[in-house]
Amino acid sequence: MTLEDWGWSPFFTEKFTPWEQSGYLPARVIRGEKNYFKVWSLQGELTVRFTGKVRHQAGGRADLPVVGDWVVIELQPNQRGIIHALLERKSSFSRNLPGTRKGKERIEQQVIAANVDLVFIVSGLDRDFNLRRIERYLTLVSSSGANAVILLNKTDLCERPAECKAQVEAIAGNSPVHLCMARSADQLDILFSYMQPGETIALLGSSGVGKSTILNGLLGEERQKIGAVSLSDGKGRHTTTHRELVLFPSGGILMDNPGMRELHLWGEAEDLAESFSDIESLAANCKFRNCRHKTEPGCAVIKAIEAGDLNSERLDSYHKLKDELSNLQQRR
Ligand SMILES: Nc1nc2c(ncn2[C@@H]2O[C@H](COP(=O)(O)OP(=O)(O)OP(=O)(O)O)[C@@H](O)[C@H]2O)c(=O)[nH]1
Ligand SMILES: [Mg+2]
Ligand SMILES: [Zn+2]
Repeated sequence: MTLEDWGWSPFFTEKFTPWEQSGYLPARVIRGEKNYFKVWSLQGELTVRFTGKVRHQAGGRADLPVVGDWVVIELQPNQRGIIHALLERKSSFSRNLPGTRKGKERIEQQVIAANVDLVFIVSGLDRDFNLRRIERYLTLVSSSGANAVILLNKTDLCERPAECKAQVEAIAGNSPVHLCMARSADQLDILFSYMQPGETIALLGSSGVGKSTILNGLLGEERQKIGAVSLSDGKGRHTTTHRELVLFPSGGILMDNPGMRELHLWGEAEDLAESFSDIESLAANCKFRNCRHKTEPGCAVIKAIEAGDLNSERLDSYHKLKDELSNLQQRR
């Protein structure tokens, strides 16, 4: 195995220059536990912690290592080590973790994962199927700068998978959409065409949609634990509790993720230009440049809805996500 197999590139070689003479090693965070990390380095897998200095120098939580990060390690005996620094990220995706502190509402950026090249947005064709949620995921991915591929899993539980696929394609912009049945490793082969040596693909989606089943199906072994969905509400039981990188012998790295309970966006209103390119291009023909596509006269978006060319639920979803991002922008 080489560093390149794990995603190392000239970008990181350059970021590592200050440590070249230090005797420290570059390593990639492959799993995060509560108090330590598992990393991969040329010395194999190591269990590492970060120094107080790293915590101290971090401007906020967003500067602390997450799965996918490249870090600088001082090797210690017994496959242990200490993280001395975090190498600048090539990309990362974040969500907003809203909460309250001392009675005041506040926002916080949570970096979910770093250095991801592509995201498989997984959705189940059972009760999980929800176009609005897919739009939210697409917006999250577009904020991160990564590309997305949408996987509609559990075709066996859907009477008209082709129809669902067409509905998703209508909102997916340039992102490809594929149907699959991970439980019997059916139609997963196409996914290998997205896997490239040294490239990292993250599996994202609600709990129970089959992310871990897809990973196992591609790997051909029961690497990740799978959990049944609840019979009463069809939701998953948060079987995967840790983000983790898995290196494929055939090349490429997959990141399994826990299903996210809440997905608040972290980004800018401009990020919608990609995930809602249909609405944004219609908007170019609105009478007023600052048209909000609500009640303004001469609104090309409303006109498209009246003509049946645009779905009003999609416009509602656009407004909702735009408001969320604008509020966030104001607070930042
Ligand atoms: N019917 C059907 N069930 C599937 C399919 N793929 C996965 N499942 C089932 O869906 C359930 C959840 O699968 P997981 O792979 O654990 O889902 P996950 O997305 O990893 O869930 P979390 O780890 O909780 O986020 C399991 O019972 C799987 O057997 C499929 O194609 N068809
Ligand atoms: Mg899982
Ligand atoms: Zn308008």
